[in-house]
Amino acid sequence: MGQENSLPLVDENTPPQTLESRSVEAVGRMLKALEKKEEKGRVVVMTGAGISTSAGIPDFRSPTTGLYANLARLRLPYAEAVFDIAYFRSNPLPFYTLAQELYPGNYRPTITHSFVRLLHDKRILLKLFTQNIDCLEREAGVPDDKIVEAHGSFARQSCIECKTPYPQEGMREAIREKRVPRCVDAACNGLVKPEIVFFGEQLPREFFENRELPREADLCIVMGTSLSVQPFAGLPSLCREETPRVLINMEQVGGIGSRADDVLVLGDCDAGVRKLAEAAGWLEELEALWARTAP
Ligand code: CNA
Repeated sequence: MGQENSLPLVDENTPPQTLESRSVEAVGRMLKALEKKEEKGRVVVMTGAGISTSAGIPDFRSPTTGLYANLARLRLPYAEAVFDIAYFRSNPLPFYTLAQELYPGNYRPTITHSFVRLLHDKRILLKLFTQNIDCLEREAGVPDDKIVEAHGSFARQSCIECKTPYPQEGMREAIREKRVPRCVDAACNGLVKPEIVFFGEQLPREFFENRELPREADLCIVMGTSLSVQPFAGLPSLCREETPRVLINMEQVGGIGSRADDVLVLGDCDAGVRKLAEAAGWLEELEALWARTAP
């Protein structure tokens, strides 16, 4: 999986197998056709931190604005330590400092999150695979059973030793007070952490249970991710060769662009989904749906 990174772009003379052309307009027409199909079409969406940057949440790896470039204030031995389970055991405070900034409730979903919700409303969303931990897809109204939070999220928390769940309200308070909560079982007294997957931890069961779904997809949309973290990064390569894959991202990543039905929409995600929605004739509906997320 994920060995496609270095593949060259498809030759422009190679015709697509499924799409009428390798263009946003053709993908828009396909979306419309999937919506109209008696047996609804199946779209898988794969997302990363880039879909939340316009909400004000930095991504990890963008050179000057990314989180890793701005962690000096936490005095970490190395940037990734903030999400390293071994480091967390010895010093959980930097994570809790960051958690206060990232905790759900502080940010509004972007129009890109609302676009995923729109796919669900149109009954063509098979599954959203997200690497994000910010819960903005939930806030945009994508239902729980349509989301695979591959790297966990702030939606649940538990003791890192005995795995006993910890109440949400207690977590919200602890984060507000920048206090590190301890296990509700006093005999255990382990550190509590949101169920965000740290380096050195297993991905959630839901990821492994759903990871074959891209094979069933009619269309795959990848947005706002550098596709640099495995095993998530291998998901787009599981789509069938004839399944169109659309990449809406600042940069070309993950070998998308190497297949005959790959479409690259390079630039800002929000602008990209607006273009796509317009091509499907859904722009007004999308703007109205997003307007409903305003505080
Ligand atoms: P990443 O490695 O930081 O890559 C982000 C990608 O998005 C890059 O390719 C950027 O060029 C691109 N990008 C940034 N802004 C935009 C934009 N406005 N429009 C289009 N493209 C944009 O992040 P990944 O998600 O790929 O890496 C996986 C990590 C990041 C996961 O473990 C996440 O938990 C983690 N993360 C999540 C959040 C969040 O929940 N919002 C924030 C920061 C990091």
